[in-house]
Amino acid sequence: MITLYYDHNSYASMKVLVYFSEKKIEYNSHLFELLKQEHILDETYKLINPKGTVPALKDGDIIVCNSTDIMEYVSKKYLPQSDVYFDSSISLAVHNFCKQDESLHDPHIRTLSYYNLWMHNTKSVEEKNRILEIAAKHPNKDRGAFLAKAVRGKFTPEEIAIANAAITNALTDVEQKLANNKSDFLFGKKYTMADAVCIVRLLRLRRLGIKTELLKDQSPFTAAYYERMKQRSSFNKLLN
Ligand SMILES: N[C@@H](CCC(=O)N[C@@H](CS)C(=O)NCC(=O)O)C(=O)O
Repeated sequence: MITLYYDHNSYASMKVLVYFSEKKIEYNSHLFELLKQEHILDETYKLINPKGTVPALKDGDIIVCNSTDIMEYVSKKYLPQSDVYFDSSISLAVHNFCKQDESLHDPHIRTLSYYNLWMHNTKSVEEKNRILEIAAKHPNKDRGAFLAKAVRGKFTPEEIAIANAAITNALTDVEQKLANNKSDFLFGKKYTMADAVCIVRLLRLRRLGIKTELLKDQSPFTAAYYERMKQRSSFNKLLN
C-alpha cells in the first residue's frame, strides 16, 4: 500500500488528504508535527524528500514529493479511466489551477499562516532559540531561513500587503470560475483535484481571519460553494 508522509495542519498535505478521501484512496499514514519540526529532526526523512517538506508519497520504489504531483500520480495509477481526472476537456485547466494555488501558498498563504497562526503566540527565548537551532539544520536552506525569519517575527508590512493582494485576486478568480461554470464544482460537472485545492484554500483563509468581502456576501457563488463542500464527508479530513 502507498504511504503518505504528512501533517494534518499542513496546507499542502490537506489538499491530498481531502482528495484521497473523495477518491477513496487507501494509504498508510506517516505523520509529522511540523510545529515540532519533526520533519527536520527525522534524519531518515531526507531519504524520502531531500527538500524536507510534506506531503510526500512512497509507492514501492517510487517517491513523489508535491501535492499536485501526488494527486496526479495517484489519479493516473489508481483511478478508473472513467474518472473525471481523464476528462481531457478540463484536465489542463484543473492542473493549472492546482499549480497556481501552489504559488499562492508559497509564499503568500505560508507567510500569513506563520504570521497569524503558527508563530504569533509569544514564545519563550529558550523555545525561540530551540527553533532557530533546528532551522539552521533544515535540508532546504531557504526553508530554514524562512522558519528563522518567522520565529523572529520579521515579516515586513509590504510582504503582508502583497500576500493579502494575491489572496484577493485568487478569490476573485474563484468567484468568476464558479459563476461561469454553473455547476456545483469549479470545473466541469464533477469533483476534481481543483475542488480539493479550493476547499483547503477557503478553509485556511477563514482560519486566518482574512477580512475581505470576497469571503462573504460579495461573492455569493463562493459562499454557496463553501457550504456545499462542507457537507461532503471528505471535509471531516480537514478538521482535527
Ligand atoms: N508546493 C509544495 C509545498 C510543500 C510545502 O510547502 N509544505 C509545507 C507544509 S504546507 C512544509 O513541509 N513546510 C515545512 C518546512 O518548510 O519546513 C506542495 O504543494 O506540496
